[in-house]
Amino acid sequence: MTTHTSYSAEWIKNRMTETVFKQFGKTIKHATNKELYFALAGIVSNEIRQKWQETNKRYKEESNKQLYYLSMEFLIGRLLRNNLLNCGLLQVTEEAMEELGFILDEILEEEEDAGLGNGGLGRLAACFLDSLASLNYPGHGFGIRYRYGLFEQRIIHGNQVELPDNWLTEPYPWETRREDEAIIVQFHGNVQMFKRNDGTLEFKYENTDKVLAVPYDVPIVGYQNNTVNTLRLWSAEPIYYDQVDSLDDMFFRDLNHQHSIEQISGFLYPDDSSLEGKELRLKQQYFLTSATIQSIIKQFKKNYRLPLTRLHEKVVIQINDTHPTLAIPELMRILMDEERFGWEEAWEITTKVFAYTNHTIMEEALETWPIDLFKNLLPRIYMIVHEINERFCKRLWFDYPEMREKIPSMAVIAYDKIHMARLAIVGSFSVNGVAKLHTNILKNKVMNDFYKIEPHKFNNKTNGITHRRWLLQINPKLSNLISELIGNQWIQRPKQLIHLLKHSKDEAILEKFHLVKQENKLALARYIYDQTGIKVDEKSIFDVHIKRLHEYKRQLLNVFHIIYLYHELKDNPNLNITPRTFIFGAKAAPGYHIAKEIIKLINTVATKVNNDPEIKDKLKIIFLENYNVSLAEKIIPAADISEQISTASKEASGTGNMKMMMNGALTLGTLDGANVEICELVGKENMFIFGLTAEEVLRYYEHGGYDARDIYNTDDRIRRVMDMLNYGEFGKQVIEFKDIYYHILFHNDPYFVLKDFEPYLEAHELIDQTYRDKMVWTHKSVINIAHSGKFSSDQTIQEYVNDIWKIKRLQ
Ligand code: T68
Repeated sequence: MTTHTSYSAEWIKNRMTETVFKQFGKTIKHATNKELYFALAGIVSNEIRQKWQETNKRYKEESNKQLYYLSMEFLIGRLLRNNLLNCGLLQVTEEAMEELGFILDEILEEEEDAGLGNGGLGRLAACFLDSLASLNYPGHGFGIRYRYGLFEQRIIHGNQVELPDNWLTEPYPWETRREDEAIIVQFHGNVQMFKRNDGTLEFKYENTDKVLAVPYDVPIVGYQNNTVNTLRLWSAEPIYYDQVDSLDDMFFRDLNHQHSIEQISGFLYPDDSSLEGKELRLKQQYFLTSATIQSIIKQFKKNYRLPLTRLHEKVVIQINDTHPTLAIPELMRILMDEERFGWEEAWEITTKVFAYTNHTIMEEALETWPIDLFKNLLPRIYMIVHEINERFCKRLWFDYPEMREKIPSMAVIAYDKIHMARLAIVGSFSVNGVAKLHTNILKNKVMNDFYKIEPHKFNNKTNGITHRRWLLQINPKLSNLISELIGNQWIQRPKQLIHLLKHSKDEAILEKFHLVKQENKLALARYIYDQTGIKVDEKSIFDVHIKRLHEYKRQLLNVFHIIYLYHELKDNPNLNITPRTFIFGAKAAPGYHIAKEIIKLINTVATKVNNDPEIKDKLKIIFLENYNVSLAEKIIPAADISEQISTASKEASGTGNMKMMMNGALTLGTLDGANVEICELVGKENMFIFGLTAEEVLRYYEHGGYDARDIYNTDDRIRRVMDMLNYGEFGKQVIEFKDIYYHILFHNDPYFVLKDFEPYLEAHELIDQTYRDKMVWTHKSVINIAHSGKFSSDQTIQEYVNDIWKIKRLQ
């Protein structure tokens, strides 16, 4: 087998020259970057293919237990740099391309981002796959191959405009279509019940709408270890008539019908942290789960030759939030209707296989489905969910008499709705939150009733990020400096970053860290100039707020502070402040009015401030459009301040906080999500913590919130900022921001923006002072980097393995 040691720049050059000629009929010196990208991706794919096949063979031989990670989203971003690195090809390719007169970085820019996710939840799934493969674990992803990923964002006159993300116009070089593995998924129809001779019941489905789920497999390449796992993405297609069993099914060839079938994998729903109760979304969920569970059972039968009663010995399935929860009743369906198990036995098998991760406590994101819609689309699955509910409620009634009053708020079906989180808890052997604080809120508040009856199910798994992408790939300068100081063992064992601590007081070394940050900031400044025409000062503090736009993430609090600073500078142009560059990246869900208003406000303030000659270069506000994985990769290495300012209790974990910490930014944050754990590690003195605690926020909610108007009336600084939204100085846009103004004052500021404003200002003042001493600042920065190994997803995956999955590494 080819191993990475045999690659040389010469080899790459020859293969590239050959491939470009074969594919495009050109000599290499005339090739475009796009052509070079396709040629290179093709070469790398070929190298991967062999390792992929061998990994699968070895899993079969070693008869390993497999983990399947089910998720409606996998936000994998670009793969070429990742795959070059993991195959041990990155350095030689860089050399080869340079010798051929090309710049690898430019070629890599040609790749489309696979944007098959909204934000944190989808990116987490991608980081987990990377860690699984890199640690030699048999763990694979199952998701949907959306024809259109998350929309592309343009900012036009300050407003967000959404364009379709048509990412598949050109062939996607990493996927392999596997028609031989296609699976039929059935919707609608009616269910007939018969009694078999042995007295058991048989269910037959009639007049169902059949859809073909065709898998496209994407290799997930481990870091220089020859392990290649699989991400299987399903695409919905009509069934050709030689594959259907009756002439009735021929109507599938009807064009409209074809279109409606393709819709199932047509686009990704752009809502994060809220729910769209649309039939198409439910269809997507069943499409994913039915195809996946059928495929898993098929592989189990083929590879292990064991009875299905032993399924849990070879299979564990993690469901990423409630979106793939239908996998639970789907497995029940297959076990009972196809494999002829009775209810008890099927339930016993099922509940040993599934584990559920919760990512939010927010009411509006907890999924429920109206019974009528559900029953009509999935009649047999409805019957099964109904039975799960009946049995669960009976169990509550008889085994936990003290819980009888709670049955309506615990039942899987209640008040004409199916509650997916309740179904997931009842059907899984493990339920986990994604940071300590979040898990505690689940146990003690949101899911307390379930925790009381089955405490053993609940556990915490603090999120993580892959340090291979989020440090090694995106920040080569910092990575090299780290390796120079502590050797390169940290790449395999990220916790070794802690050894940086012994250098954290050495001024000559701190100077080097400072220089790396400055170079990264300069690179970002150039990018910003290319994109926006705005010049930013690389010596200013790069204050970064990048994440989905949501009220609870409080981009508004950030803008309020900027407006306040602007006023201060207008009042006193000689005010001695450390120059700041505020950098934003954020997409709002297209139907989320206030979120879009906040985007408009950021851009309006930016235009005003950036063009005000009096402000000189003390303040700059940059909104970078179309925030996605590739843009994050450019911004993060250059961040000085990482804004993590959610209303405490609302951000389940956050992962951007970890990425920026790993790249030496200091966190400006509330004690929310994983910020709490960052703080435990680095100490309050190495970050900027402010604002209400989760406990305080939750107590306010219990008492109906607080009085926002009281703050408005008593704090002049706040009133000045707020009034500006109502009838202030932003010219023509004045009217539009009334919505935000009224929203805060008349909906009583549910996210505590006014309440946290003053402590937020104070934290910013401290930042301003601290940044003045380069050594002090860089010392804090190095302490953050040193502790960030704890947040490698390798660590998180190891905890899932030990406590939940019990899978073994390939030997
Ligand atoms: C995020 N959730 C959490 N949801 O907000 C974040 N939701 O705190 C956490 O770090 C991250 O998950 C990983 O655990 C999401 O990203 C969604 O994207 C989403 C999508 C559809 C429906 C609901």
